[in-house]
Amino acid sequence: MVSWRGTRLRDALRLYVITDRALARGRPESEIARQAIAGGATAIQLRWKSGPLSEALRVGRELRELCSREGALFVVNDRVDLALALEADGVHVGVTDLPVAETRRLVGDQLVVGFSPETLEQALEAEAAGADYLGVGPVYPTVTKPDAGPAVGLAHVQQIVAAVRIPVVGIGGITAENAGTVIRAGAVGVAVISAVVSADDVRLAAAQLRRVVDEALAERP
Ligand code: 3NM
Repeated sequence: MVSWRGTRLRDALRLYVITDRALARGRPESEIARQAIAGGATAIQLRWKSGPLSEALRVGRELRELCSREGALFVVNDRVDLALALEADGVHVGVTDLPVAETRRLVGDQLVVGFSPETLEQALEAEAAGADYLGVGPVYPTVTKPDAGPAVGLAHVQQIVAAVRIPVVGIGGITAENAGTVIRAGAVGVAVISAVVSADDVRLAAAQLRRVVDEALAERP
């Protein structure tokens, strides 16, 4: 398996699209992901919050195959076991999941490990424990994840970016209208659910976001 860890990872985090069956308006995950990648998504995350794991495996295998074919990073949310079973490129954990150190021990060197810190201290701890990237949010208010808490804002993104060496992606309420500000705050990319997964035209929505991200990254000195 090709390792995504290192310099390739930053580029792979530019437009990170997270699946959510409830927001996909009846369209299968594989179709959403296919359209998103066609529009410019660089990473796809399987987010499976309820329903049988047998179904998660079935969907995950489709996403695994698609991402391999298209050269996109494939990440599994929360579950290290599912990430390993699917031979994902990465696993993303949060503060209520297996901690980063244990996750790293289980997945070894090859898989990317992402973490969602709620505080600066957690961000520093996760970096020290072997996280490859951080997802920081919610940058803007979002109804997609009710337990995500109030928006942390751009200053929080800036503070974490300044404190760690690993790449940071912003998440939460991000659209083509505000994605540029997240990149200007220091994020290497944006992670989105509703802006792409719920869009009438998934491919177009991804393309618009990707253009904004690329333009903002190109402005960097
Ligand atoms: N995590 P949307 S916010 C899955 O702050 C998730 O860690 C968040 O969905 C965090 O792009 C969030 O529709 C929801 O706002 C993102």
